[in-house]
Amino acid sequence: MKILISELSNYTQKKIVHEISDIIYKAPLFTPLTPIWNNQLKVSITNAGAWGWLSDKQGYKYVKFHPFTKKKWPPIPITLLKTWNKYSSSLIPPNCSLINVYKNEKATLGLHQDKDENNFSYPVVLISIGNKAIFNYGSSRKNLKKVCLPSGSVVVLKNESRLYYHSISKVYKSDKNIFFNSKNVDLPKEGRVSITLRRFEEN
Ligand SMILES: O=C(O)CCC(=O)C(=O)O
Repeated sequence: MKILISELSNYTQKKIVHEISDIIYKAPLFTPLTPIWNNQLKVSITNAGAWGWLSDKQGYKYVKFHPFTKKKWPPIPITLLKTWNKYSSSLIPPNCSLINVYKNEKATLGLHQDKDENNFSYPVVLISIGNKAIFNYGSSRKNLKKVCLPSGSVVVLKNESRLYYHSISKVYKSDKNIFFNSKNVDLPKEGRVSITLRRFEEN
């Protein structure tokens, strides 16, 4: 099972935290709902880019506007674009940057595939910042590996791993996270943030 895992420098992580704080200021975090059942997900989210991913009672979707402010999502910032360029081997840029905020160790993300994008020839780049987390991944629900992702991890899902199932089953408790401070009100010192860079194509 092939996934590519690399690590960002502290300097780059701090730049990304600065950029996502700005995105959250312009496009506030919200809690998505599960399709049909209308239950709250355990993460809060927002987006940058021409398209934003969200989930609500009607299903999973890409939308051009924030569901509450009704404004366009802010552009994808430069450090995230550079990270995509460095690790994805794709010359075409992402057009969606989903930000997932895991407030504390109780926040998890269920097993899923990223398959709302319509074109799977583009990779998915996942960036982790904050507390360590357990990432489970594999080609089928019954054949999962797990890896601990420290702050700065970059996971690339492409080619045979592009449609791998994946989940976050645990976020570790620690208040030693050096990346989120009191200026980043929405970035929890006891939590974790992940940024998912993807390319969506309209049908
Ligand atoms: O938080 C993570 O690292 C995983 C995020 C994820 O799977 C997703 O956004 O689809």
